[in-house]
Amino acid sequence: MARTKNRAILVIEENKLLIKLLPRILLAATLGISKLSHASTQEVVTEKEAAQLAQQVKNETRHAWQSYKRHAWGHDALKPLSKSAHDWYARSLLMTPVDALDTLLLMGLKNEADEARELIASKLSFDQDMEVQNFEITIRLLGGLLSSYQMTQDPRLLSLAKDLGQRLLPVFESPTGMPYTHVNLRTGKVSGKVSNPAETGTLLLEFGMLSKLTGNPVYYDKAKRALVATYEHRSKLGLVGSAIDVETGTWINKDAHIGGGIDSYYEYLYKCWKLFGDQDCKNMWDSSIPGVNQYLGDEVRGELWYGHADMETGSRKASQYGALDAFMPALLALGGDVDRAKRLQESNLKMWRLHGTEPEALNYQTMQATSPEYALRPEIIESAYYLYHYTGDNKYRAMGKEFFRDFVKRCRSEVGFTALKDVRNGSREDSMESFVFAETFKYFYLLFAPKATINFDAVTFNTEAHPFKQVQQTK
Ligand code: DMJ
Repeated sequence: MARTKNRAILVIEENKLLIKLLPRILLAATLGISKLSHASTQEVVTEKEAAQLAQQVKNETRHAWQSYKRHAWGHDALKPLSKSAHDWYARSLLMTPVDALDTLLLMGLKNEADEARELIASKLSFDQDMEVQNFEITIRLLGGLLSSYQMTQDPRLLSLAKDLGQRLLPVFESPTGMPYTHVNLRTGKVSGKVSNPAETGTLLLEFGMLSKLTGNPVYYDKAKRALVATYEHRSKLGLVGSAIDVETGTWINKDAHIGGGIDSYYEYLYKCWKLFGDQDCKNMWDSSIPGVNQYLGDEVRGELWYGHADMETGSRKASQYGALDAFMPALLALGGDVDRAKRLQESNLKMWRLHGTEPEALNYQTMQATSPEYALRPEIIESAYYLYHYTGDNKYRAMGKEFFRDFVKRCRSEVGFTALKDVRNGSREDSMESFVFAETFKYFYLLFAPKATINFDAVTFNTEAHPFKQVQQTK
């Protein structure tokens, strides 16, 4: 009896699936295509399965967190193969707990979130005689403290953020207003005059939020000046290069692309408009993105990729794309160009499928991995999440499911998750960056969790996936 009933349910489900896929089947038949071109479109993730996947993501996050707790508690990061800890500097700044806290909160992992919060509140001190990298500290720590403060209203988190923001401020004291790369947290001594657009232009969301939450405009003003100064050094094509001297404003490297070192500069042009309604940011975005699409966008075999070009002439310098560039569909979709975003995400998928995990860098002409490692990066999942949000198309959940299955199969270890040294043979690296908690698990979870888990349109994710809510009034 139960068997007959199950069979009947199965037939109904099959029919439903057929009805859903009918338009695509007809289209494929019309075009004379015997096989649908993207396997992702063949699979449907039901709501029930999505809920199961969300639960699995939560379980894996807990596995990673327990591993951090057991082997690296109080340190910046876990080294999963040697089962030991890694600190970025002489003293830990609790990178992993700060990066992880809002993800643990979103997932409803209450005990884990409570222990992370208490560790941060009781142990984190920025009064350290250490030279730190302004960009990483801003996106991971300032970002993590502010979003967690907004979620918990725990004043200790805001006071840590304020202390940190104050200690980072000296970086902006360059002749151009673009920040030096490093600062000593205790003495305020700065160093590192050769920077890049990601480091000079990815600060306004965090410093701006700090201003909104404290009522002190100084943070917003300094970070905005840095972003505007970066923009003002763009070429007539709207492109920026890979290295700039923050004292003179001279470009040291004119290689333009959307990958690491530049990526989040473009991201923040749009997002500071979205979060703060700053019209200057919108204008800067509007006059930059056409050049990016025209000179960096590249059509190969009918596929859309983004490569490298000379920032002044726009001439092609390299056909290189990679795991970091994979954030671009998310940004394009956010900026309103969903069609372009969809096309680029198909290329992302192709890059992932080449070896069952994406490489750090790929030559998209030859389809050879040129940097074969995988650092457990989130960008490709972030793009699937944004596209699922904007299109409602189930194929992005199916894509996410594929990414998640491969991610677990290839990177899960007895202790935490391990980066891959080489995606072609699956050899492993003794590293699990804090952004695995801040971003990778978060975007997987949000892709499968009920929409109500977060109000997507009411938040702006910083580049480390820390969600910021608009603040109506300054305190
Ligand atoms: C993160 O630290 C941030 O997303 C940054 O913008 C660049 N990429 C890493 C994760 O890949």
